[in-house]
Amino acid sequence: MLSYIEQPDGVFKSVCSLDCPDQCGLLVHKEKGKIVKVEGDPDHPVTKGSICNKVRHMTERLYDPKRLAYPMKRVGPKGEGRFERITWDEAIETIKSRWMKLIESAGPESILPYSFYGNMGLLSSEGIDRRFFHQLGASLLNRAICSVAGSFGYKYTMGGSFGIDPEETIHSKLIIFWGINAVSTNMHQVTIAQKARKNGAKIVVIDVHKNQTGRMADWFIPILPGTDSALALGMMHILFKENYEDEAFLEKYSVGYEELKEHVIQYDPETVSSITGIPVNDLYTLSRMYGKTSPSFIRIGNGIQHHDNGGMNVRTIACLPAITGQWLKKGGGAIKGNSGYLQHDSEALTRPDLLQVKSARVINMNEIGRALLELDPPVKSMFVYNSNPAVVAPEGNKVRKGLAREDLFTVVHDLFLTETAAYADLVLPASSSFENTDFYTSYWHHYMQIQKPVIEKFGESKSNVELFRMLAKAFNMDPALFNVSEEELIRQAVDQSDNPYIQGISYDELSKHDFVKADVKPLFPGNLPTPSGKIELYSEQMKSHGYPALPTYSPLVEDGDFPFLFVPGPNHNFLNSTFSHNEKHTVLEKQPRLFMNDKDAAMFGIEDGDLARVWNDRGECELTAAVGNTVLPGVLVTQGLWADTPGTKQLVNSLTPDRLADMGGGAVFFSGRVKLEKKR
Ligand SMILES: Nc1nc2c(c(=O)[nH]1)N[C@H]1C(S)=C(S)[C@@H](COP(=O)(O)OP(=O)(O)OC[C@H]3O[C@@H](n4cnc5c(=O)[nH]c(N)nc54)[C@H](O)[C@@H]3O)O[C@H]1N2
Ligand SMILES: Nc1nc2c(c(=O)[nH]1)N[C@H]1C(S)=C(S)[C@@H](COP(=O)(O)OP(=O)(O)OC[C@H]3O[C@@H](n4cnc5c(=O)[nH]c(N)nc54)[C@H](O)[C@@H]3O)O[C@H]1N2
Ligand code: SF4
Ligand SMILES: [Mo]
Repeated sequence: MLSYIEQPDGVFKSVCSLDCPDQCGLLVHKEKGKIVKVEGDPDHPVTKGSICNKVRHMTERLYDPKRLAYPMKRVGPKGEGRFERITWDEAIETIKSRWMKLIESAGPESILPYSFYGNMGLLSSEGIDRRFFHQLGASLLNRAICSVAGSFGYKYTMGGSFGIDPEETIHSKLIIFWGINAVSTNMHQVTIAQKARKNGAKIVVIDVHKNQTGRMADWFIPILPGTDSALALGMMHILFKENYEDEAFLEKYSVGYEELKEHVIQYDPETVSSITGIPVNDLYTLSRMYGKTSPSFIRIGNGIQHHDNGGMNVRTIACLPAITGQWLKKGGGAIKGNSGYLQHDSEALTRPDLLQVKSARVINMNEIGRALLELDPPVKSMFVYNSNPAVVAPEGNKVRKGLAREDLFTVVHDLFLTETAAYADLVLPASSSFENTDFYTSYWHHYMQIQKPVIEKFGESKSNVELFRMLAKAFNMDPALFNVSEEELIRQAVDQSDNPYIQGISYDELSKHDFVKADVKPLFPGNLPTPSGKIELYSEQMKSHGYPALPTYSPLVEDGDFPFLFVPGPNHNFLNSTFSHNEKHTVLEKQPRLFMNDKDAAMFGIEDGDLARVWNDRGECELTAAVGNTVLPGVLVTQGLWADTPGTKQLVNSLTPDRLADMGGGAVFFSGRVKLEKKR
């Protein structure tokens, strides 16, 4: 049979490569060798043929005239974006000679890879790129920008990224979207929740912003940023006091319930109300609703963990389902992330055994600005792929100052000339996921899927795998490690994995069936990977790591005399900064807005539609005011990581702190503070 790529016309199965929990099954329509339409695959068991607006407009991005088609070298000043075409040979040769010199003069740790999940394909995001940098002896990167604080927090309570099967949440009777803008960021969880609602379920949303998710709720509960652990502890206070606990479950499956019960006495409704901004009556109503309704399901989002206290927020909320014994009910429990079930053999792919410098320094990607400006010995070269740090990383002004360093040799591999690429010495064109072979595992549902190339590579673009193969060859690295086909790499990662949940999954199975489900065994009894094998309400492990053993509220860091908490999250039509360069998507999104409470607006003489200025000692932004009641007084929210547009000041990350969260070195995008005024 002809491969997809050999057939000029047809409709082909595919999978969305973006960093989004839904990981939709796609159908790609092809005419005369070009993709003409992308739609949802109705056969996908979870996403069932519906996809978001972003990806429905993917063809515009694929064939955008601005897409990079060949390698280029910089001819203007850093940041200006003036480049000249070169050949791949020249590009690889330049990298080789610059790096050989650096390795000789400053050592390999002067080179830093910087990447994230612009493409979620596991070969594209954490494959032979790691083998290459390990062999080179480069500095290591702690990829902590997204969900790591919360994952650490959840792990302390539940042992790993294991929640319930989202397909089962159709049976839930109470669904709490907690710090997740699911309408934009996990749309199929919303579809399932809507179906559950038809069967009588109530939907509650707890958020600092009444956005589209809050608007579809039966009950929206506004909360002050960074206070969610106090709310969860306050709920526990009421649940225990009013005897809603499932004692039999707690006795059998948890550790430390008596200690917790004692501990939460201090979180009485009045105290919790003054911390969270939630009225005492609402605390009772929510707690009793949670106590009485079964099965109840909490979808824990990323919003609550992008805070100074983010790890503990998630750790605390993760304790709630145990109190009422939800984990044993079909559709009861929680999902923070489910990546544990589909975990492949990461070591087989990335080969940490190849590390040339066993104790190589580790640089946290959230501190990249500081690292480029202050580290000693300095970072002399940065190799960026799957990421756009000039826009997405905190302390954006520091990041750009670092990228502007004349002595920093920067290479960027991307599909577009991003803001980061504008600072590069060399820009290399990346192929899109529809042009590559890769495998994909969702971090929400339980299905794995492979992508086979549907179209020829755009221009002279190369996949990440091809690029690292070329680099490895230039550096005379062992062909046995790099001259390996994508098929063989997938076999190494999946077929030989000892993860019990994916024993039935292999390259051949994935090729035969389009979506293969993890063999999910119940967590109880016996499969919970905490030290005790039980839910750790009290955690000895946390104590030994220097944290309180019991869930505890601690306030956000006071960083200077800035009265407003500033929460710059994602928007509906972009995926982080992806699509911010594509007209179709920016037109849909219109402009970045600053949501503020009408009382605050009145105090500063700001009216809806005015340009508002927000600033702190890190930077400033000018955003269009959206005045109303969607946020509490003292809170400012904006959405979207917007592209640089001349004449505007909309780099929201110029305002965000590069402090690290309480756990895992996570980012604290939502714990920064600013001042506000009307722009005159
Ligand atoms: N359309 C779209 N989808 C996306 C993305 C995108 O950019 N656009 N990004 C993808 C990625 S990488 C990720 S990580 C996920 C993120 O998606 P989500 O998990 O939804 O996380 P966020 O959107 O960062 O924040 C979720 C909500 O938390 C709220 N929030 C902020 N601080 C607090 C707080 O202290 N308490 C409470 N209760 N709420 C708070 C915000 O107002 C926001 O509505 O989405 C993925 N999907
Ligand atoms: N203020 C604020 N900042 C945030 C967040 C927030 O909520 N607020 N969210 C944070 C979160 S959760 C995350 S995950 C990060 C995300 O930050 P990033 O990972 O940087 O995500 P994107 O901005 O989408 O950039 C991904 C880049 O990868 C490129 N790309 C796509 N596919 C490929 C490929 O196959 N090969 C190569 N070489 N490149 C490819 C895309 O074109 C794009 O330029 O941002 C973080 N930054
Ligand atoms: S971005 Fe998310 S919702 Fe949109 S198609 Fe991709 S996986 Fe589905
Ligand atoms: Mo993320």
